[in-house]
Parts: sequence; structure tokens; C-alpha cells
Amino acid sequence: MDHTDPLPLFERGVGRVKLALKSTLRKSSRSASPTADEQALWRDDLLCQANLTISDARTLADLGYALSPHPDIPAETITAVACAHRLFTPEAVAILQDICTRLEERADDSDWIISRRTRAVTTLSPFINAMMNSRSFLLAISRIAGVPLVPYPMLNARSQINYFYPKPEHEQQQLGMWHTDGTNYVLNIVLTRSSDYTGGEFVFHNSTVESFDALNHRTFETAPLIEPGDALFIYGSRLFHGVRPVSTGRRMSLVLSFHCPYAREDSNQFWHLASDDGIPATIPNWLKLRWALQRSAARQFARIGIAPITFEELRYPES
Ligand SMILES: O=C(O)CCC(=O)C(=O)O
Ligand SMILES: [Fe+2]
Repeated sequence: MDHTDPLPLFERGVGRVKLALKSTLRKSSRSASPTADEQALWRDDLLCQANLTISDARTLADLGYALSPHPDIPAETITAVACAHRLFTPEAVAILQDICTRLEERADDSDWIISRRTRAVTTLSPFINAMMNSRSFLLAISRIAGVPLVPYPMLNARSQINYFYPKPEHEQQQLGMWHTDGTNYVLNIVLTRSSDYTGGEFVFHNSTVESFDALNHRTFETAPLIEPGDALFIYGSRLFHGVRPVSTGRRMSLVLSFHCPYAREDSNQFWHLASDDGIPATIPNWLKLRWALQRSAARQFARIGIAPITFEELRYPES
């Protein structure tokens, strides 16, 4: 695919409902038991705090959003897109690569945004689960986001591993499609080196969702995700983005979603979730999500067993 080719747009509206029905029919009955053979334990020194650098950062206001999605948090303080380099030590990157490679056996085919993906990774990997619940990790991501964060309340939407590679010619090819995410605060950690594959660029529209035009590639930017472990933080529900199809090699990424416990609003929609999980699984999850969003911030932090992360804390770098 030529770089200027428009990428197909992910289904919205009625298309979502159709996808939800398709997902309902396709749902496999595979049980989600953890992979017991994981050796590594999460440690906070696997974060590379001293060498972390942020590039290409823009807030929601920079993108053109005059109104914040959260009435009490200004659009000038919420990060819309930012690239984090050396968030993890090389040891942490190697562990994540190993875990995510092994979890490919749990992956389902997906013919739209990605080739294959494994969802609810925190239920399968104690390491990734501990990482996501670590106060140091959450604080590091909160600083990038500009708002305090906790792991996204709904397990299926909280974490997934994406595997991109060209499929044999007779099979349905992966379609790199423009989309917005169901969740707001999303960290896309790419675990393969960009020289290991062709295509696979993470592209985004550098303005508001309303101004998106799939044919106007002048507003598209490519995120500088080069080294394994480079990560792109996005405000996923307000940023049109997509990964171009991989034409050779292999690209693997770990995508984590977070929630701001000081905000009651959440962008996720029933049909967005149902298009991934099918309708029966989405009904109880949806009710649990609405319930979780009513909890106080203090309660949400207490449930993961950490002291609350405050807005004040985000302004000062850790000593
Ligand atoms: O794999 C990636 O880098 C991101 C893919 C994506 O946008 C998604 O999974 O929602
Ligand atoms: Fe996405």
C-alpha cells in the first residue's frame, strides 16, 4: 500500500451493531486461565525513570478541542498524543517481548484493525497485571497523560496484545483502518523494532475527530516508534489513528487502557464494546462499568491497594 492511500475507515453507527452480532456468533468458548509458566516478577526498577524522554507531545487544546471532555479538567492539561522513549529498561522490554510472544497462542483472528490479538492480558499475565497496578507505573503514565490514572475498570478493554503480519494471499488480509478507541487514556507500547517490519506505521490525524477526512493525508502524522519499548500515549477516543498494514516482517504491540478516577465521564459505548466482545458478554460488563464509574477516586485507588495519585503530584518529577 502506498503511503498516500487512504486507509479504510472503521465501522461506525449501524456498522458497529452488525459487528457486534458477528462477534456474538464468532465468540469462542476458550477459558481465560492464566499462563502459569511465567517466571518474571514486576519490580518498579524496571521503569527507566531517569532516561525517560517524551517527544511530539500535544494536549487536547493543541489539537483544537476548545472544550474538555471532563468539566473540571482543562483541555490544556490533558495530553492528546505523546511519544515516550525509554519508559522501560532493556530488561523490562525483553520480559514483555517474551510474555507477549508466548501469549500469541491465545490470540483470536481479527480481520479489521489488526491481524490477530489477545485480549484481557492482565488475566493471563501476572507480570503485566502487577505492572498495571504498580503505583510507580501508574504515576509515570499519569505524568505523561497530565491526569491521575488507574487501570481501566473493564478487564476486556483494559489490555490487549496486537500481532500484525502479512497473511497468506488466500486469507482475509488485515485492513489497517482508521478508528478512535472506546477508551480515553491509551498507551500503545510497540515491542518490535521498526526495522523488523515494513508498513506498520502508527499514523494519526493531528486535529479533532470532527475535522477528520480520510482523504486528506496532509493532516496525518507518523508516530516516531522506532526502538522496542517505545510507546505512544493517546487520548484514544478523541484521536483518529490507525496502524498501516504490515507488508513484511512482524509487528507486536501491547495496548493498555486507563481511566481518570477524578472524572465521572467515560467515552466507551455499548456498541463499541459489543462489536469486540459480542452482546451477551457485554451486558454484565457494561453494568459493572457503569457501577465502577460511580465510585469515588479514593475508593478506586483503594481497590488496587495504592495511595491516591493526586494532580499536585504530577507537577513534580520524582526525586
Ligand atoms: O498496535 C498499535 O500500536 C495500536 C493499535 C490500535 O490502535 C488499537 O489496538 O486500538
Ligand atoms: Fe486504537
